[in-house]
Amino acid sequence: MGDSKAGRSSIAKVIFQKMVSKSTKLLGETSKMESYDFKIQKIEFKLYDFPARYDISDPPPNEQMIFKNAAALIYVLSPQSDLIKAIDNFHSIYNYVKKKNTNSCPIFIFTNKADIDLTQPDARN
Ligand SMILES: Nc1nc2c(ncn2[C@@H]2O[C@H](COP(=O)(O)OP(=O)(O)O)[C@@H](O)[C@H]2O)c(=O)[nH]1
Ligand SMILES: [Mg+2]
Repeated sequence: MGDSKAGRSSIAKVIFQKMVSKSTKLLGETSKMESYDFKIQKIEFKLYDFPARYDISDPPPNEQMIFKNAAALIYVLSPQSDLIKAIDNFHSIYNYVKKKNTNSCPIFIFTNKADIDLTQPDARN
C-alpha cells in the first residue's frame, strides 16, 4: 500500500514480471488490487498491490480476508510524496490492520526513489 506514484507497481513489475525499469514511466494508476505469486525456497508468497486511493474503512469481504491473514504490510513512500496526506492515509491503514490482522503482522515503511536528488529545485512537487 502507499502514496500515489510512490512506485509500488513499478517495484512489483520490475521484480516479478521482469519489466524494464524505464518502462515503468508508462504505468497508469492502479485502479484495483493486483496480485503477484512468488516462491522463496519452496515457500509460496502472494504480494498484493493496492490502489493509492484505497478506502480502508470498508473493504469487500475478499480484501478483509487479505488484511486479516497478511504476514506483513509494506507502506511505500517516495521523497515526492505529500507527507501530510501520506501520514494520514498510513494512520488509517495502521489502525485497521492493528485491529483486524490476526498475525500481529509487522508493518514497514519503505521510502522508494532513493535516486532522487532533493537538492534539485524540480525534485519536490
Ligand atoms: N526516480 C524514480 N522514479 C521511480 C522509481 N520507481 C518508480 N518510479 C516512477 O514513479 C512513477 C509512479 O510509479 P508507479 O509504480 O505507477 O507508482 P504507484 O502509484 O505507487 O504504483 C512512474 O513514473 C515510475 O517510473 C524510482 O525508484 N526512482
Ligand atoms: Mg500502482
